[in-house]
Amino acid sequence: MIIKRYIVNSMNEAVTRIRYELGKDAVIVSQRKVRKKGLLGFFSKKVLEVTAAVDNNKSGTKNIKKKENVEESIQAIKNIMNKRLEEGTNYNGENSVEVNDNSVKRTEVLFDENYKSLLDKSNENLINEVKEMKNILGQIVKESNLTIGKSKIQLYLEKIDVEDKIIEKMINEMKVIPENITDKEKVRKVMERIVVSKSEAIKSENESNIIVLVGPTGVGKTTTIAKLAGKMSLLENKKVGLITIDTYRIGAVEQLKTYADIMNIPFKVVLTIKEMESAVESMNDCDAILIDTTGRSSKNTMQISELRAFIEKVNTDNVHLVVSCTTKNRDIDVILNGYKPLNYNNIIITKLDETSTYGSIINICEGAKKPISFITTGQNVPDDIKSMTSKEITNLILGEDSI
Ligand SMILES: Nc1nc2c(ncn2[C@@H]2O[C@H](COP(=O)(O)OP(=O)(O)O)[C@@H](O)[C@H]2O)c(=O)[nH]1
Ligand SMILES: [Mg+2]
Repeated sequence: MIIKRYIVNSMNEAVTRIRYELGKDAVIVSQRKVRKKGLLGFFSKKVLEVTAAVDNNKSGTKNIKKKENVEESIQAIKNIMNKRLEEGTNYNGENSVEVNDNSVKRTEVLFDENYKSLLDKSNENLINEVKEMKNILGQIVKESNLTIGKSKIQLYLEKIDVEDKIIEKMINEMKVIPENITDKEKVRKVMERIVVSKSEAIKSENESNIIVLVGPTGVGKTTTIAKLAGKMSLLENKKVGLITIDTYRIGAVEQLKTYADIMNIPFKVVLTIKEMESAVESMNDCDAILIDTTGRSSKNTMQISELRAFIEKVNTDNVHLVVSCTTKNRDIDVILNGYKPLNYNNIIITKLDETSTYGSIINICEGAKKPISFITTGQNVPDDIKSMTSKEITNLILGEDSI
């Protein structure tokens, strides 16, 4: 490998000289702007320092005298390298380093390994930087594509985790609201249509006083039953009875029994349909009978139909599906459909204290098409339970109120 440095006024001049002296296979390995040395050089404009290299075997030039002494060539390129490092410069950068034209000897050398690794490193850095820029640009394009053409309302609904297909439906519904009101007011109207509160819904005159809570494990059914029992018996002075359906004999009844003992209210565990009949019978002087259910999966149709038989036996139209506000969107429909055979006619949404976005309330209500009877906001029995109007729930969803 032959490597040569040229001090020239333009790249054109450099290319001409390189072609002439090193042949057509020569390549330019670096270029930078430099000033000539001395007072004259200080005021002079910058010139170009171009370094070119060519494989010995490919070099077609006859103008270059080939050095016999390989050791000397290696030393020469090392000297150049050291000088550059001392100057604190980079082979690819543009630097104002003073050089004396005369001091630049035409050096023919072997391409030293040090030089090659330096070039490799700087190429690698460059490639990494380009890759990084490509990623950043890709991200920017992707994000702008995602938001282009979306209204503020649409972006807000996405942010609070309302399902895409429900957002589309809501926006279409907003478009046909005839009144001349802001988009925010329109979205509020649509939300109030979706989120119906049981306290405002038309109640059937003779709604059963037997209240059953169903729903996935861990959503807060037992805690909610205890809260309701507490409110009714302690605050409303009602006579309340508690029943747990525990067909699995797993003993998961202690929790409710403890509450029943504290509140001093009757409590029964039923294992069979027959026992259910007599338990309800024994509480016929109660103003309200609250029935807790345990350990059923909405995906297990056997378990659901078993539960259905108990509910049919007590013949109530006061069944509440309990769903946590923290449920993932894709699970909401599975739960709502899985419990459909139980003919739930109310929804209780729990754990509002565990999330900061309430889009799931819209998803649950739109999917269930049933009114919300209660929302729960914490683990405290009996305090953390509320019945809210649809306006109050909408305010919560829109971030204009907090729990
Ligand atoms: N943060 C919070 N936790 C709750 C709420 N309701 C119930 N829990 C908790 O959720 C867990 C499961 O409740 P539990 O009533 O046993 O659920 P079940 O399996 O549906 O009967 C318990 O640790 C409760 O204290 C609520 O509104 N907010
Ligand atoms: Mg329970």
